[in-house]
Amino acid sequence: MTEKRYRFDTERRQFVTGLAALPLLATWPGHGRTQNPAAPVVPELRGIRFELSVGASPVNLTGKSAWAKTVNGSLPAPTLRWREGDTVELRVGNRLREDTSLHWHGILLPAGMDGVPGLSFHGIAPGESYLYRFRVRQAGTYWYHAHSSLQEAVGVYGAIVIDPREPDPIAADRDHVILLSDWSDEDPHAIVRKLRKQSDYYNLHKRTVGDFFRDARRDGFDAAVADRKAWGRMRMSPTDLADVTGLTYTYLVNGAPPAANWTALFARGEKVRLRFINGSAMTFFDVRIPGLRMTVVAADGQPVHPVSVDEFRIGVAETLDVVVEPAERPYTIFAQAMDRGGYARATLSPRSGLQADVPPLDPRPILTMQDMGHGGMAGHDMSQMKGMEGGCGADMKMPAMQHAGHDMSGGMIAHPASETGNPAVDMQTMTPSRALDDPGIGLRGNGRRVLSYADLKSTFADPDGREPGREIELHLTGNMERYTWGFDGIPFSKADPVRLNYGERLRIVLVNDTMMEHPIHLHGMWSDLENADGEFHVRKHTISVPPGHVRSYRVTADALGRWAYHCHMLLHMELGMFREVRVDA
Ligand SMILES: [Cu+2]
Repeated sequence: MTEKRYRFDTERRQFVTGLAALPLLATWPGHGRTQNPAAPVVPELRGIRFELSVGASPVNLTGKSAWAKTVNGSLPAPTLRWREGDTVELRVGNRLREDTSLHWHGILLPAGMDGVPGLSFHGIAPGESYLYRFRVRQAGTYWYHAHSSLQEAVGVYGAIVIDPREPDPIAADRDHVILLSDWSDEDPHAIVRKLRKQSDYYNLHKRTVGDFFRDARRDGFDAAVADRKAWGRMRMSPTDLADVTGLTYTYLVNGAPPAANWTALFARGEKVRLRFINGSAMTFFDVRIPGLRMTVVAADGQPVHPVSVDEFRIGVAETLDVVVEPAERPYTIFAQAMDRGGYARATLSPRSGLQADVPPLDPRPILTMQDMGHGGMAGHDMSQMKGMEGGCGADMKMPAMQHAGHDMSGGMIAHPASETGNPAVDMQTMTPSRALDDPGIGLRGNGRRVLSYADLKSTFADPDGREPGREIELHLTGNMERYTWGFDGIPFSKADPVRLNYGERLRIVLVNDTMMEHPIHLHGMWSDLENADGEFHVRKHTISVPPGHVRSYRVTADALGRWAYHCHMLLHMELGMFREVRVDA
């Protein structure tokens, strides 16, 4: 690496100033100590008493002015710094003209403090406030967000950093929050309306006739035709990796768009801890820092055995702490959206004003039938789809029994009766994978060491120790065309609560019967992910289930009350992939 790769970024500064794109400039109390004059500083509040006010503020994140919903006038919301063992009090006032709420994601607390309107409290009406008060029983990196309407999509999210009581086992000289998010100038309700009319409205990558001839040259004409037929039968597009994309989204780091180049500073020789939080409404990110290995030390706030990687995928609502040891030069923190339609970007630098090269976006990945659990045998590629006709073909609404004659070495999965003949279910996974070691669609074989769930191993044994006493299997379902989502083909509005017995240890098995990845979050309790052999693997609060996968995890029902359980893709939750979990005495 030579010095000439780095330059003072005067063009960028002019660009940003020219746009007047300093988001919420007037309201940034920390602006005077901004490390990079182009990017805002997110306020940090620490202590045990917090006054938070949810309101509306003008922003300019794209070159056009728009309205955001903000906390204390800040997007993202202020970083809250707590200490393990303290009892915190947070008074949250509502200055909006609609109800609001704040939910403390991944935090163990009494149900009445969880902040989900309709379940744990009544919400906060305009002009009113609510006092949250609970003891902090954990340490690490978390976040908080609105649980009302679609406010989370328009700015109501922020970081939580909890310092441990005991000296931190994770040694670092410096600490930065890297809060990733997605922003649209469009009203999220308008986005929902568009998706309900045309579910691929934001699909940047519909395949063209030219793509067909390229594939035909590469794979042969028959294979290319079979491929198109297979996808056509399912009325789906293999490029639908994200339902809302860079066509409308600008991707942010700590509230700053790529042009503003939010910068994290370090001094020579320091070990730097980066606390990645995916506070997006709808975007999975693939993150890397070219030229720098990252040692992953915690996932969803909980310590894991250190693992050194070049890249990781972070699902919506997940957090991941990494430690890096940069040389004395700038690095780009590059977070591309999973569908490659755009990226968030920041710089890790010894001085402000420097930047490193920003890599090009990776080629867009194409889903295969195998990705969706229609295969499972090695080498079962798209060209063999013809052999599957009458099985996984037709309109994908076949009950599992019709596959009984197939030799599926991956193991057939049964489907709940509620999926059969259900227009809310447009496909079923037949031979899903239990493996945790797949880095994921678009990340396989890219020459980089990519983190997978198999690499995330808790530093502690199963904290409960009991074998699960019973098992609940739920299928993640949807109909892409109708843009409707659910569990077992049933939307929240028509579903009974999932009932847990206080104190029991149980296993939840999630089968993904859709072509999208779903990050599933259970409130109030931990989700202890198991490996393919059913052994405790890693403690998390959000378990992401890729298409064509089964994931199982253990839950100790040690928190009484009514809890939310949902996909953290905001629009999937809003359109039905949500359940109440009730823990009864
Ligand atoms: Cu989802």
